[in-house]
This record gives sequence, structure tokens and C-alpha cells, in this order.
Amino acid sequence: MSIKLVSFHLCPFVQRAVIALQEKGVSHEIDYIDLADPPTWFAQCSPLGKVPLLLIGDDVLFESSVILDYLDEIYQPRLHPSDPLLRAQHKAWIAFGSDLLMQQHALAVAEDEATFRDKLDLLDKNLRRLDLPIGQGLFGKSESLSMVDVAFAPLFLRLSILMAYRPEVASVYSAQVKGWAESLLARSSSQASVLPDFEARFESFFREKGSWAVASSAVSN
Ligand SMILES: N[C@@H](CCC(=O)N[C@@H](CS)C(=O)NCC(=O)O)C(=O)O
Repeated sequence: MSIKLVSFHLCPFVQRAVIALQEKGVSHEIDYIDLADPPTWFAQCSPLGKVPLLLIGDDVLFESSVILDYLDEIYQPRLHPSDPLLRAQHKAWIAFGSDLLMQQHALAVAEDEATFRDKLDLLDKNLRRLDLPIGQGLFGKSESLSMVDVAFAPLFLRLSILMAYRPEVASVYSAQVKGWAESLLARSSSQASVLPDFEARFESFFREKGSWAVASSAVSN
């Protein structure tokens, strides 16, 4: 059965699916669309008008967490825990990770310093919530990859780029989260999950959106 992902180059939710496909060694195609000017077939296939879509033959799946669940049921190795309660807890933290991705986006598009600092405070407060489950060993263990890892790696990639523009972004990481983020970004599946020009695209996209972080950075100017 052919597997195709419908993607937008910078979408972190698509990147989750790419990482899962890489970790499971599933060959797939990626069809990149322009979300600002999507093709007509996209509106018919995507009820929410969002990527990712996973096209399995003629069937369509949407929502990144649902796509991850499907891939995990079909392809080895299993990345969700087999215990139902643990699995549900992992899915809950993946939903939390989706919220964090939206907060990271709000940080990246903040057009002035005051908004940027507000968004950074919010992200800081919420990232601290990860310390307890990591400390309890629920996820973030370097010896075994889980779907929580897959779901969080795109967040850490974007925060690492923002840190290069604004070093104060690094303050949102506790020691535990920093260690977790670094180990995920070192994985070949994370590195191969975006195109080589990702950082340049990221910069030009957010610069165009009026990002204060990009515009004020000594690195990008
Ligand atoms: N909850 C969705 C979020 C997907 C999402 O927000 N995708 C963005 C791109 S990163 C999108 O397609 N936005 C288009 C739009 O909102 O019009 C998921 O997890 O798949």
C-alpha cells in the first residue's frame, strides 16, 4: 500500500509523522503544498484545511496524533507503551505537546518585544510541567524511544533555532528538558525529518510574518 504525507515545509505536526515513519523504516512519499494557496484537491481531502494528511492508497487520515496512532498499530517497532494506562498518559502528554507547539509558534510570530516576553513566560511555565513526568520516568528516557519523543522533537528543533536568534529562549529549559531535547535532536530520524534548507526557510517565513525574534537577532542580520 502506498503511503504519502501531505505536508507544508515548516509544519511541526507533519514532522512528527515523518519522524515516526523514519523510526519505523517505512518508505513514503511527501507531497509539499503551499498552505497560503492550497490545491483544490486539498480542500476535499482535509476537513480542517490542515496538514498533515496521510494518504494510504485512496484513504485519508488527518490529525497528527491520529496518524501517529495508526502508524504505531501497523508498523514495528511499537512506540506507544502496551499498558493501557501508560499509553493513555503518553497520549495526554502528546496533546500537551501540541499546545506547546502552538505556544512556540506564538513566540516565533510575536511582532514586538513585550509580546515575545509574554509568550516566552507562558512557554517557560508550561515546559516546567514536563519535569515531573520526566522525573517519574514516564517518558524522556534515552534508552527507549516513545511516541512522546517523536511528538516533542519538532518543538525542540524550533526552540533550538529560536535560541540562536534570542539566547534567552534557552532559559525555558530545565536541566532535564535540556538533556531530553538534546538527545532527541541528535537522532538521525530527527535530523532527516526536515529538508536541508529548513533553517533558511524558517527564518524567511518568520521574518515575513514580522517576527521580533528574527528581526532583532544579531545572528540573522
Ligand atoms: N491539530 C493538528 C494541527 C495541524 C496544523 O495546525 N497544521 C497547520 C500547519 S503547521 C496547518 O495546516 N494550518 C493551516 C490552517 O490552519 O489554515 C494536528 O495535530 O495535525
